[in-house]
Amino acid sequence: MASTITSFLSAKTTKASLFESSFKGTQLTPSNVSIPSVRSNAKQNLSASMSAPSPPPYDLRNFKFDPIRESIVSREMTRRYMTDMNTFADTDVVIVGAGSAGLSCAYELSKDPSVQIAIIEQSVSPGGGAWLGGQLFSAMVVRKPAHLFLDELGVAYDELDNYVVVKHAALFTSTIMSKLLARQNVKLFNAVAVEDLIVKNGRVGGVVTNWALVSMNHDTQSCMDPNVMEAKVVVSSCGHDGPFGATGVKRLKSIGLIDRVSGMKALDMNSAEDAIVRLTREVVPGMIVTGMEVAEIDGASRMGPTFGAMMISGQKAAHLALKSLGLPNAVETVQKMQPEMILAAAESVETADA
Ligand code: 48N
Repeated sequence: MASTITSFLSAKTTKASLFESSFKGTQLTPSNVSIPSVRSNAKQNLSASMSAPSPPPYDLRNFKFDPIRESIVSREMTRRYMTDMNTFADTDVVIVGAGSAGLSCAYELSKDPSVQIAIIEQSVSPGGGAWLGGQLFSAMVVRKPAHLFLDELGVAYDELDNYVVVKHAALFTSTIMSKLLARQNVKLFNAVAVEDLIVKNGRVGGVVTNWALVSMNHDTQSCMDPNVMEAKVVVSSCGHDGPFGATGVKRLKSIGLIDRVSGMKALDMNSAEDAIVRLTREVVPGMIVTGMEVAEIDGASRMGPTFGAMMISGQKAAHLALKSLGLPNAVETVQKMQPEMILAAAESVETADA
């Protein structure tokens, strides 16, 4: 068996064939493309998968669950959710939208255990556009130096000269989500939509929420009133497309807190990604905009299927939120941080990673 597979690989995937586009497109010269040799990886993977997996710690031939009452399951879910709703009714930061920018913001912000974060995501499945690369392909391209964020997360990639390629976008999204959701100071409210903002004396002070399915069906029956969540800072990462695309900045415009939402411009990867990071900011007092929503508000170009700007914009939004909370951050010059703040920053990173 193994010899047949090896001969298949050696016949079908010599290095030369990896550089020939089937449409006779531009040849990738072997010198500037370091593609790991499929043969050796395949051999490793084959040999690893062909050794018998270690047996599970129970007998699969006679498996029996411990008994439970149905009401206990209901009480466990209800008690936890209601406790979370109570806890986060008034919180430090609400992040609206759990796409790559929102998740990167939540990951960076939650390193400080003193900051309580609620992520509100209208979809049942958080992740936004980061489950796939472009045109529903799997691979995710991230331009350097944003690959250093992937290093911090422990996400593997193929490395080229100026960029890296994560073999499946879901590897990034599932990894960052698993890490930030494991932190005590983060709560994800998915299948929940932000329908409006709380605004007091010109400052955004929280969000107005409802079950996403209710938000999508207000015109099917009247008076399905929303709930509220107060926050010291709101980070809007609502993206640019989908049923709720850019809802944060559109609401700011409709209530007159900003005078226009220009809409993103045509695609230009090189200008778009730098602009998104540069323009990530507190757009109105109490509300920071990050990710593709920045392109919507400022009319920056779109970048298409490269994701580094989402990650770095999200990280920058996190430090803008820390600045707004008066906590140590990486967007204020270090000189402004008092010695005790720098000490606190160092200690909080240690605690978050302990
Ligand atoms: O992934 P998105 O849409 O947004 P970003 O900014 O995190 O990442 C954008 C990125 O995926 C691209 O679009 C790439 C780089 N392409 C660019 C291009 O040129 O085409 O995530 C936004 C999330 C989604 O999951 C939405 O469901 C959610 O936000 N959302 C909301 N959730 C709750 N309440 C709302 N009002 C709301 N609005 C959006």
